[in-house]
Order: sequence, then C-alpha cells, then structure tokens
Amino acid sequence: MTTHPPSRNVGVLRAAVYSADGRSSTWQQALLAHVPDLEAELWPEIARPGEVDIAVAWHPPPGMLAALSGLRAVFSLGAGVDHIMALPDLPPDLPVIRLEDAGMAEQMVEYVLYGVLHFHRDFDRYQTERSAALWQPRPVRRRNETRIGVLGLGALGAAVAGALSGFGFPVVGWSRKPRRLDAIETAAGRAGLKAVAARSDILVVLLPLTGSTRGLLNRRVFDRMPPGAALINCARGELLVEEDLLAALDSDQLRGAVLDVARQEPPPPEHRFWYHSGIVLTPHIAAATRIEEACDQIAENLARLRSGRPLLHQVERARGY
Ligand code: NDP
Ligand code: OXD
Repeated sequence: MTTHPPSRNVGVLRAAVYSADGRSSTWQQALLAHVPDLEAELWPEIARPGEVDIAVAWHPPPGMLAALSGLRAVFSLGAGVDHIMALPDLPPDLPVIRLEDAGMAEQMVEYVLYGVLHFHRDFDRYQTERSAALWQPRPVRRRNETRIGVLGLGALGAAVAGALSGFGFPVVGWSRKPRRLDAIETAAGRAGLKAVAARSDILVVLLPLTGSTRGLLNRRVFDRMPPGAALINCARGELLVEEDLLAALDSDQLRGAVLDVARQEPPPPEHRFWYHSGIVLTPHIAAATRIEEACDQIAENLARLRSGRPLLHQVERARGY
C-alpha cells in the first residue's frame, strides 16, 4: 500500500541531509544545484528541526527522523532502504523513497560479469595453482555450459540477468511475484528458489534485505546447488549465513564466492572472509550511486511533493522494499 504525502502549499522546501560515508556536503551542494527553492541543511546543524519537510539520507543515525517531527518523506541515497527501514524511530506512515538505478545498473552488470568470468574461465583455480607454481591449462567451457541463477529481478537484477543472457549464458531469474523477462526463464516463491538453486552453477544475489530475505542464503540453499557451484553476493551481508557459506566452501560443496558485502562492514580483522582462498572480497563497491542521476530523481519527486502527486519509487512498507 503506497501512501501519498499530504499536499501542503509551500514555496520553499526544507531538507535535512546526512550521509554516513562523510559526503553530506557533496550531497547538499548537488541538491541545491538541482532543486530550485530548496533549503538544505546538514544534520545535525538544523535551525528549526520541526519545520524540515524531507530527510535525504544514507544510514541516518537513530534519533534523526524523530527530531524532524514535520517530515513528509525520507529519501534513501541508495537503492537499498534497509538502513532506513531498520530505524526504531521511523514513523509508520512516512513515505520512504528509494533510488531506482541512478547509474548503478551499469556498474552492477560490470561487477557481476567479472565474478561470472572469474569462475567460468577458471581464474580462481589458476590463482590457487599459481601459489603452488603449477602451470596447468584447463579446457575452456562454452558459455552455454555455465548456468546462472539471478535472485532478484528488480532494477539491478533484471539488468544483470539481461546482460548475462545477452552474453550467451543460460540464465534463470527469481523474484517474489512471477515476472516475465525476454529470453530469460523465471521462477518465483520458495519452490521456485529450490529449482533455481538446483540448476545454478553460479548464483548471483540482488535481493533487498527484508524480513523474508534475511538469512535466505544458507546451508539448505547451498546443499541444493550443484557440487562445485559458486556464489556472487552483491546485495546485503545479512542475506547470507556466513558460517554456512564457510562450511560449504571448506567441504567443497561450493567452489568459491565473490562477496561485495558482509554482515559487518568492514568485517573484523580476524574474519575468515579476509583470507579464505575461495573468497574474493570487495568493500561494497559493486555499484555506487551517481549523484547527478540521483538528484534528478529527487528533484522530480520534490516537484511531485509540491503538487501533491504520488511520489515515484516509493517503498511498500509492508513488504519492506
Ligand atoms: P528492486 O527493489 O528493484 O528489486 C528487488 C527484487 O528482489 C525484485 O525482483 C523483488 O521481487 C525481489 N524480491 C524481494 N523480496 C523477495 C523475496 N522475498 N523473494 C523473492 N524475490 C524477492 O531492488 P534493486 O534491484 O534496485 O536492488 C536490489 C538490492 O541490491 C538493493 O536492495 C541493495 O540491497 C543492493 N544493492 C547493492 C549495491 C552494492 O554496491 N553492493 C548497490 C545497489 C544496491 P518482485 O519483482 O516480485 O518485487
Ligand atoms: C545501495 C548500495 O543500496 O550502494 O545503493 O548498497
């Protein structure tokens, strides 16, 4: 159920901006350049918190939304909104807006293609053999012999599935509701997940983190995958039961994993993700928000907010994404 923000006849909109990655000022300047009649202040230096209309945030600290008592919407500076949905002070009816693509789909396609080729062309095995000074060419598989499953067929998953399929890999995609995509087999629901896992030599994860997806990548899924299959998780660390992945790698049920995310970021120094030979670990860089595209989306939504029209890319609070 999407809710419409109340229309209010305001000339100037007031925004509170906060980005936990230290780029709050960059966002503030970009928003001011894109949106006429916007007053944007940096959290927590807000002159009249009760008169702020919108929060624009990446990982807002607890207490920020509660202090902005007149908020009409909160905008995520990323595609994911789990950092907002988890806030204990998130008002139940406040519209939560996410970014859709905003330059991320193209980067995500590149990241996943790298991961897929890592396993498809045996770069993981050559890397291991190199440390033993082993010079051992392997036969090259055809693309149609490496089956790929893509979990999540939204803005990013559908772009990735389409690109891999266009490249000649057989792709099956999985979503919550049944979806149709050109030239891509699709499945939905829990039974669909079992079937997708069973036929994925490489499983790519592009699901949002919600109550239904937390811990979804676990031993049961890994046991269903073909022996020697691989995982690419570029969504959220909490989707994965990390101990189950490590056990699956140690027993050779899985051959390797490319991970852009972890339950704790960065993982603590002693975490096995840092030094496990079967894991490629990157610091949450698969796809970064492009500021220009993001500001265009926010500007369009602020024009809608002013005129009382429904906002774009609004999260369905009940389903969590
Ligand atoms: P979307 O909301 O566009 O798509 C989400 C997809 O996941 C939809 O296809 C949806 O199904 C599916 N889905 C959600 N819940 C379930 C479920 N319980 N069972 C099956 N399918 C489900 O998200 P995006 O594509 O924009 O982004 C996906 C995620 O990628 C983000 O939430 C974020 O966590 C992560 N991300 C990571 C980045 C990085 O750099 N590592 C960068 C950007 C995003 P349906 O189609 O039926 O609705
Ligand atoms: C996002 C991310 O959700 O970068 O946009 O993780």
